Amino acid sequence: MITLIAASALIFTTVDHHDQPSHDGNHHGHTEASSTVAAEVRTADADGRTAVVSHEALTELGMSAMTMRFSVAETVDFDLFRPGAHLMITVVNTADGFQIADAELSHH
Ligand SMILES: [Cu+2]
Repeated sequence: MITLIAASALIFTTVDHHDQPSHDGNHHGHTEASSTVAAEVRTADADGRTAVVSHEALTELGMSAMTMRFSVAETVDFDLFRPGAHLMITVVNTADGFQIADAELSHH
């Protein structure tokens, strides 16, 4: 498990995430906007890999600050999503809706 997390962290620091497989190959190659902001976890559903978070404004995605449900990418450590946790999340707008593509605990 620790090896897996370290490996995925390495991937995120060395390459862009634009090569993630999608359900719909037709949209491949389109450049996605993303926003990285502070967020606080409200509730999390590990089985469904979704979480309700309160996030700051996602400027690049044109969304103001709010509390909403996101899907969480398979590459993200879902253990981070505990109610009350303060995270930095990277959100992308996919064909399936807004998704958290990266997350880490914020230290402050
Ligand atoms: Cu939102």
